[in-house]
Amino acid sequence: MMRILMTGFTPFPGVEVNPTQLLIRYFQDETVSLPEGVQVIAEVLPTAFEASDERIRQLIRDESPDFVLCLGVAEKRDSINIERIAYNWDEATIPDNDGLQLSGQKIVADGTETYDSTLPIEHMMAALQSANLPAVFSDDAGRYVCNHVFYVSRHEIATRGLDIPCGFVHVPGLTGTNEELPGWEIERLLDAVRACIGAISGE
Ligand code: PCA
Repeated sequence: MMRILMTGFTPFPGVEVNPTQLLIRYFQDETVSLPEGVQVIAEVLPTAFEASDERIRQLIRDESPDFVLCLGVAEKRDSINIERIAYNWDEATIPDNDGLQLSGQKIVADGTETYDSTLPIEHMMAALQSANLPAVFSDDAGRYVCNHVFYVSRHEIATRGLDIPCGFVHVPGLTGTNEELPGWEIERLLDAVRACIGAISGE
């Protein structure tokens, strides 16, 4: 059995509905058909620097997954963004859900400046493209909670010498939640996540 740890996030200031939370619920309800032999451990992380940091590291330790795929919403983007780089930096113009607003600091004092995604991102891109789902690579996951979770997941895996491919994907917002922003229907987002899982599992 191949076990994929997949996470999403709760709503946060300025984003009332987080599609990644809805996506995670589909997988928790086990209503999504998965490739043969694939199990998804799905969890919604709090959109808070400290709480998400603690929880993702605990999940990696306790679940010993074969892969880690973290999802977050980036409402201004109108395509699936396969993130390539996590930066050792927290900085935001909005507070997190615990009221913490970080104005610029390292995530890990003596940590490496960046980590690359170790997921099969070329396969993921090919799978998205062949499903006609617009997707791009991104070298900027922001400096808010998504980048933080991406960085600490990679750091946890790297510093413990584990061989667990790990990466991050940003998805557009939900259609209808903000008229001024691009948005996708939930079914289309679900198709994108399934394409990524298919690529990760080597389908
Ligand atoms: N998006 C935010 C945090 C949670 C989420 O879904 C981000 O891009 O940092």
